[in-house]
Amino acid sequence: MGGLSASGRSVRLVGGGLAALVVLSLPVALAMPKYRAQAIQQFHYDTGNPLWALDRRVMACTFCHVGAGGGAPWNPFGEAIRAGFRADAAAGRQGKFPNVLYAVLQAGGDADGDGYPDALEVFAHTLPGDAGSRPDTPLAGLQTEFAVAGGMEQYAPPAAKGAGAGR
Ligand SMILES: [Ca+2]
Repeated sequence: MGGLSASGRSVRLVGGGLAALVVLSLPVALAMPKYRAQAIQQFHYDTGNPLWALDRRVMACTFCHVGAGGGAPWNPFGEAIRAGFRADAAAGRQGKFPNVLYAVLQAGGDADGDGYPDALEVFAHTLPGDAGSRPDTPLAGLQTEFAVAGGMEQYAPPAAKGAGAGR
């Protein structure tokens, strides 16, 4: 009998532990890393997807990081952003992520060297820091689609958009 009640208690403890885990992990699941949430909105990856903030596949960690779980090290596109932050700081600016991100795209680089500039990979929803991930569309056609969609301006930082126009 003693054994039964002991195992019953341990089952309850495990159950309580699981419930606590679920409660504790909820805010983690809901809170997407800040930079990723900003990039998703700046790139309009949230368009037509009201649940984007709950779905990590909307923008994989490997967009900027080497590992699927994020953290160091960064891939070439992530390193370009890090270099952008350093250049921003060296110029005495505030290092706001959306501005740095936009500056990296405007620079026209091809971080992973696959022949498609970073901005076009953002547009095509491929990974700008992974040469194994490339747009299907030939470069010239993609450049035309990009221009028709609004070109680089469509990725301007939210606060800068329309600044000076009608304010
Ligand atoms: Ca590329």
